[in-house]
Formats: sequence, structure tokens, C-alpha cells
Amino acid sequence: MSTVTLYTYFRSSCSARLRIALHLKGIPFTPVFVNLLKDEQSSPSHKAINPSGLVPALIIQHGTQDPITITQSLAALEYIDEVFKSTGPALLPSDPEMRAQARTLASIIACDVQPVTNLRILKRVGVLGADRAEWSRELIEQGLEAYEVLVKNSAGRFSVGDTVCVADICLIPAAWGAERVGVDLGAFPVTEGIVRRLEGVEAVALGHWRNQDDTPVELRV
Ligand SMILES: N[C@@H](CCC(=O)N[C@@H](CS)C(=O)NCC(=O)O)C(=O)O
Repeated sequence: MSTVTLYTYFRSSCSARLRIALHLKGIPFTPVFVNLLKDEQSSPSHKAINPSGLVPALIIQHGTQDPITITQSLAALEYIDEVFKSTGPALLPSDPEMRAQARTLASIIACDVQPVTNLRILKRVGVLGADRAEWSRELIEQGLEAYEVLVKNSAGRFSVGDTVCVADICLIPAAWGAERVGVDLGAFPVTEGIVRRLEGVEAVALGHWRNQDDTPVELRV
């Protein structure tokens, strides 16, 4: 018996990755809400859990063992996949080449795009006089251009074949953020097709930013 706690914020794409993965695997979890607009992520109590001062943080306790805390979403995704192997679908393909492809696509989003469009970076570029939406739009478009080229080598219904994998789990919250800043996903037709199919997956709907208990009422579905 495992107890799972997720430190999350409804708009956070990195938190959404873990919400979606946990729903895909059918693992129940207790959310703890961290309001990024109130800067709760920088509080000493949150930094005691995640020293990076960011969300998500995943805490898992197996039985009576000491709980483990994972403060990077990609590491947490792989941990969930490895530890809950027999629960729900695998989040990584079994073939090593396809596994590398899934990690490559996930990294385009999680390592190349999200860090430079994150809230604390946007605050800084705003202070320097840049237009935050334009900054995000250009960087997201560059990432999606690369995603579109590479995903053609592996796409089926989803990014790597017909099973939702870590690449899709990173892509879909990024696509929500992209549309918010005016990126036209139609410029990336293979990726857009994958996004639309992902929107039909129940775990994705459950992890959607509009469906969370910390989503302000006026933004809910
Ligand atoms: N590499 C980290 C990134 C975490 C991250 O940047 N989280 C964002 C939300 S998606 C955050 O907490 N931003 C708050 C801030 O910038 O102050 C991960 O993948 O977990």
C-alpha cells in the first residue's frame, strides 16, 4: 500500500505531467496546492520540501517505509513507471530506440522549452522590458518545430506509436500553454493531431488545469 502526495498548482505544466501520469496509472494521490501567483513556492516551508522553490514535488510512502520525495517531474515520471510497473500502462516504450525517442521528445519540452518560459524567467524578462507572451511564443514555436520534425519518425496515434508515453505527458500541458500565448498549433500538423487525440484521453482530461480543485471557479470547465 502506497500513499502518494503531489504538491501542485493548477496552471503548472510540470505539475500537470504528474497529475496525468498518476491518473494514467490509476494511482490515487492527495494534492497539496501551492499558489505560484502568491509566491508560495518560495516559502521556507515549501523549500523544505522542494529546495528548488518550484512545483511539483511528489512524496511517496510505501507501507511503513520512510517517504521519498522527488522534486523533478521527469525523474518522478520514471520513478512512477518503474515502481508501479504492473499498474496501468507503461510510460516508456520497451524498445531502447523508441525509449530514447520518447525521452528526446520529452526533453525538447521539459529541458529546452519549459525552463526558459517558466514564471520566474518571465518575471525577469518582463523587468527587462520584453513582452512576456512574445518571448514565450517564440521559444515554444522553436521547440515545437523540432518536435514536429522528430515526431514524424515515431508518431502513431500518439508521439511514439499508439500508447501515451512520457513525450505525450510533457507535450499536452505545453500545448495548453502554447495556445494561451497565441501559438498556432496548425503550423505543426502532426503534433497538433497528437494533441487533439490526447485531449480525448480520460487521464489527460482529469489532469487538465481547468479541472483541479485549486482552479479558480471562473476558469473551471
Ligand atoms: N525542472 C523542473 C521544473 C519545475 C518548474 O519550473 N515548475 C514551475 C511550474 S511548471 C514553477 O514552479 N514555477 C514557479 C516559479 O517560477 O517561481 C521539473 O520538471 O519539475
